[in-house]
Amino acid sequence: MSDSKRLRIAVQKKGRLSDESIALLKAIGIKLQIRDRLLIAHSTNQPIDLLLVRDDDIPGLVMDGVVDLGFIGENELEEKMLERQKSNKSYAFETLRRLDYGGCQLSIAVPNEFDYQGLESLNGLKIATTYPFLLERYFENNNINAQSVMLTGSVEVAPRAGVADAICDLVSTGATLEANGLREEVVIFESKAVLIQRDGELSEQKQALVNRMLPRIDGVMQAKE
Ligand code: PRT
Ligand code: ZN
Repeated sequence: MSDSKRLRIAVQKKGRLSDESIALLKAIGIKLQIRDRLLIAHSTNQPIDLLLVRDDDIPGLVMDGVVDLGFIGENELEEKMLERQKSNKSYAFETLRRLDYGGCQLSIAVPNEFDYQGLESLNGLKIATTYPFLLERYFENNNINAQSVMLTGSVEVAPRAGVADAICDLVSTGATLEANGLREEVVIFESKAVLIQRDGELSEQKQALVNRMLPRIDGVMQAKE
């Protein structure tokens, strides 16, 4: 474990949120040397350590208080929150900022040839997704009697493979749906990257550091507008 006096921030190691999260930290003056394959990166000019992990792990690391801050997509965060609620595990955190990257939507899509007439057309379907808790909440809130089928990857090929009738997956440009003969019908969740903080008080030094970081983050986002 690293020095607990240093602010610990979880960032996706490799993926859609990595580059922009790290660029944002650098843009607010935090010097970082990130070496491949290492789990931890120490800032050379601030008492800050980055924990470089899979995005799926970030909500839990914050909710368990293992790290102080985390950069994460709201889709992953909300899914983990629902999962923890159902299993009576703690899921407290605070959202510090909604950021201007990582934008996407979680949508239900059906094969092009499917005769979609509205939400009632979903009754009786098997819908493949990596986000079963978000999807099942949507079913409940909208009185849909469908079944979610959990797949951690290749969700978009599930209908063609005969594994499911439809899918519920993240969409940004829509190119993946199009390439797989699918049509987006219902947006169930809109997502962006967020910066979150663990529950409970930070030490005075750590809180002061966070208080200095936030207006700088706002400044960087405003400059991009
Ligand atoms: O390895 P690790 O677990 O860390 O990464 P990952 O593969 O789980 O996640 P990654 O890097 O793909 O995505 C991280 C986060 O980026 C997601 O949780 C979202 O918050 C955000 N994000 C934004 C997206 C997309 N846009 C996106 N388009 N995540 C995934 N996609 C995928 C989608 O699943 C589909 O396969 O891209 C495809 C659709 O894209 P379009 O442009 O064809 O519509
Ligand atoms: Zn992931």
